[in-house]
Amino acid sequence: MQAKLSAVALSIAAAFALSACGPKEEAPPPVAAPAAPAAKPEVVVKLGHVAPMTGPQAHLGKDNESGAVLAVEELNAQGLEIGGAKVKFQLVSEDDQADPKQGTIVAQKLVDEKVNGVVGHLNSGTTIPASKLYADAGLPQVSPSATNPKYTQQGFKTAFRVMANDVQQGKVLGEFAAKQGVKTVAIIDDRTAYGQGLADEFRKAAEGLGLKVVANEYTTDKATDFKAILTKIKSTKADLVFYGGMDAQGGPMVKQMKELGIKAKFLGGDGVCTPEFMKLGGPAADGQFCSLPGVPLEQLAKGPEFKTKFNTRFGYDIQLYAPNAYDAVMVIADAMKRADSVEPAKYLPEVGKTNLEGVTGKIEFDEFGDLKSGAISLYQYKGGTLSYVETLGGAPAPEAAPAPAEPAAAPAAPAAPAEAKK
Ligand code: ABU
Repeated sequence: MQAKLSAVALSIAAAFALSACGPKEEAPPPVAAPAAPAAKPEVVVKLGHVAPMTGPQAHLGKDNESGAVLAVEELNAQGLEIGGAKVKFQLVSEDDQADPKQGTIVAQKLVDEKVNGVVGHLNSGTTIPASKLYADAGLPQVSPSATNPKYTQQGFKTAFRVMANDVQQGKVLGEFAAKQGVKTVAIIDDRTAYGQGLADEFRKAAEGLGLKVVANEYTTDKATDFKAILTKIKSTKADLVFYGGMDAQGGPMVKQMKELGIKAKFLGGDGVCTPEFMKLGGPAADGQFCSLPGVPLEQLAKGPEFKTKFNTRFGYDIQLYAPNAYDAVMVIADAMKRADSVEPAKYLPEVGKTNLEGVTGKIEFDEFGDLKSGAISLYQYKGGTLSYVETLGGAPAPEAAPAPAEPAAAPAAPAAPAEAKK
């Protein structure tokens, strides 16, 4: 009986002990680990860049390309997201050799490669025929340096430039010559769209101010010997030789003027306003004048910083239009951001609405794709540097003269009906 009682007590105690532990807890269901956020898709945005990378203007092509490279590197470092995707900009660089025919060949290549936009070309003679192909493909094109007015006057809503054009530049150069007391002028051009166009605008402005044009001579953008035409000019005793063309010809030209004992001053546009002109011209370059669209980088909010960044990144100095090429890339990227799309058809309308504080100053386009306010600055070559003289102009581009015929075998760009870009 005693054993039975003990057994009962034990089982009661055991049951009590068990009940003290409470009801049996279910193992908690496994907590799902927070899902890793889906990786953002990455899209590669191809930007075409076209300039002469070989030939007499290769140094200028490289300069433009470096400006564009700097912009692309900065944009990629920002880790931009457009249209819900991470974008990586990639520069697709092409060499048009400053040749109109080659310009259309590489333009077609970029269209076929389905680039998202084009920075280029450098030369008016290649930019104008190529612009028809980009327009047909609906591809936004921003030239950093083509200044012939025809580029933006064909009615292509895809064509933009980020510097003043040669209607503005030729007018200012004519006014500057008059201010210098020049009475007679000999004009030489290289028969390219740029050289001929600028010379025509200068002639119009100079004659309008009462200057007498005593000689009109022609060369090419491949020539290096100008003695024959300079000898003819010497006999006119002109006060000034105006040259419409690039530094590869302008430098040797001014040197040969000195060798022939020509006393006339030399004046040219942006194509000769380079360190290369001074290198090729030697001491003969000293004291001569040239113009550049825009105001000096030193006077601009972002100019000095850009100059330092450029030198640090590439180890050489800006030649001419690197800041404009940088800005051209930024104009395209800015329009893509505002449109939240990298598709040409979607962001093109935003290019026309650009309001950007660029390295080269304020960038806003008129209905043709020209800069709204294109100033022109004058410089004098002094002791191996370009010394700033003054800035003139800055008014909207007036009506342009008819564009000169392009001498090389470029496909004609039929004029499309004028169409506002906005
Ligand atoms: N603007 C001078 C060089 C480029 C061009 O217009 O041909």
